[in-house]
Amino acid sequence: MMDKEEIISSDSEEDEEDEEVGKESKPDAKKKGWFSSMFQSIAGKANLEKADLEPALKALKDRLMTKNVAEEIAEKLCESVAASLEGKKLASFTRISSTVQAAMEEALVRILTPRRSIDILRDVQAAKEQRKPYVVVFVGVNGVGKSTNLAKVAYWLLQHKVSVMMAACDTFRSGAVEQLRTHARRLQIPIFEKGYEKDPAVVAKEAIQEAARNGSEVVLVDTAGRMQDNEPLMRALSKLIYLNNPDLVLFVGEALVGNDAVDQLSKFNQKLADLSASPNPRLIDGILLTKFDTIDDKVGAALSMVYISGSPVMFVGCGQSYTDLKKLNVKAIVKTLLK
Ligand SMILES: Nc1nc2c(ncn2[C@@H]2O[C@H](COP(=O)(O)OP(=O)(O)OP(=O)(O)O)[C@@H](O)[C@H]2O)c(=O)[nH]1
Ligand SMILES: [Mg+2]
Repeated sequence: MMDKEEIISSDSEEDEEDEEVGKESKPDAKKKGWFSSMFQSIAGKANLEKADLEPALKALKDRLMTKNVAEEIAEKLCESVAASLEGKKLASFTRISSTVQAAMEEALVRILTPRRSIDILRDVQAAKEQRKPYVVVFVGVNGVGKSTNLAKVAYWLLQHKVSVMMAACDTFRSGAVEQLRTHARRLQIPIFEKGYEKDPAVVAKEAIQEAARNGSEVVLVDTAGRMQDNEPLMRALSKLIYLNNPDLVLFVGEALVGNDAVDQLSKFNQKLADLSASPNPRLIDGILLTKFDTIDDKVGAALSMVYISGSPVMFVGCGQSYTDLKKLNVKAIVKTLLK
């Protein structure tokens, strides 16, 4: 099992030194040929033009794609970096590739740093003061790790002295209720279940009412896996969210996903918007990225998912035991993406 710290451990600072040419560095005679060749592409030009930036951007796009960033996202990012640099003056003694890399790094940090921070423990406390259970709904395609990571979140909440109840609202896949029951038993927390073939929206409603009665501070709602194109199942999810107005809609996605990350997340959001009975539909609030232990340095799904949804990665699942849940380290991800 690989730890996130292992994934990000690198000697990339040495690479950066290779690329940077500091203002103080004095090119001696020996370095001259190498030194002047670096500036060939912009010789005589006052400002950076798109053509000057293209080779460096192409190399960067390829690098992002080898890290499993969806092609569409890598492309868009390069376009925005190009737009931010076009017409600017290149700082003296600086390579175009370093300038492009620095602009990309800035863009990546900006994208991955949440604009609105969601502090679950604070929000749980606020809900408690209003005498309401805090409700999280776990959604996503089949087999990505919704139920397993729901149990990890339950464990994390228990560690923070928050009382939790599970709601077995995957009333679709056989074995789903028993799977959740096993986690509930191991973690010694209550579970609300009504078997199969019930309307999951109604089961969730009853679970929340039960939590209000028995004083559970948080309800974690498991839902059936569904493909983003499956209209009846997306409609049922939209109903569950409309009827229960959860505090947090958590999209669970695999870190293994490449180009499909864009399709999954954009269609989940699109369908939740289109199929909702509400004029003001709820969309995905946050992302839980799973199977991070299996991807080595291919951390691109984190970027693709945040870029396409604008939602923060709230947790990262990195193994199969309850303790394998972490927070995303933005700096480390950016470093790995650019390595
Ligand atoms: N290596 C690894 N495996 C994981 C992780 N999270 C979940 N899994 C495994 O992924 C498989 C599917 O997990 P589930 O939690 O059943 O997935 P699900 O999304 O609830 O599946 P459905 O309910 O069928 O849609 C199981 O074998 C889990 O042990 C993780 O972070 N790392
Ligand atoms: Mg499940």
